[in-house]
Amino acid sequence: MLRNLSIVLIALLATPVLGVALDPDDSKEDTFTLNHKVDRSSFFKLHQTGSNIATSGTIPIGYVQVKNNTRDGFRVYLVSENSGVLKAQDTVAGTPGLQDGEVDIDYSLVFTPKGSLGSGMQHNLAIASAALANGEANLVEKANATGSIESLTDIVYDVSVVISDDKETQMQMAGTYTDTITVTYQDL
Ligand SMILES: [Ca+2]
Repeated sequence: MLRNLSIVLIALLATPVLGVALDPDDSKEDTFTLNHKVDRSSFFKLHQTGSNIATSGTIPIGYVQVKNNTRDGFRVYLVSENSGVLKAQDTVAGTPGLQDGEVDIDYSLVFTPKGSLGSGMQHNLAIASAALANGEANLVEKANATGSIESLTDIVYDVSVVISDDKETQMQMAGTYTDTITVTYQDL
């Protein structure tokens, strides 16, 4: 049995690659097939670690994670419901308006990146209150709207709210203040 198998194996190994003998002036064609495939990656995650803005200073609130390997790129932008301020809320039921002279509190955002940003992309690591007041504020965008992206993005941004130190005394005064920041990831 083993001997027979060996003979078959030797016969197979010895078999030359089959070709075709051509007649004079004849022609013949055959093909090589080539393949290259990379799965597309387009991933977004937001994770909140804190929401209480108790004092002035730089207060971490969470992170945003993005992965993308597509040549036409992506965008990440923010929209502040209250246009870049912690907005004073009515707190006395049945009595409209602020009861204690509250004033809205400006804030800005800072982002600390960890990882790689694709060549052809750019990010804005500080977004001021005024930028949030103008509608959509880009965190990550294409450096050139018509350009293509030449390398992959795999990055995490730690996100912090910044309240300037000159607001520290105001931060100690009575009131209830809120804002909601919506972060949108858009695969272009
Ligand atoms: Ca795309």
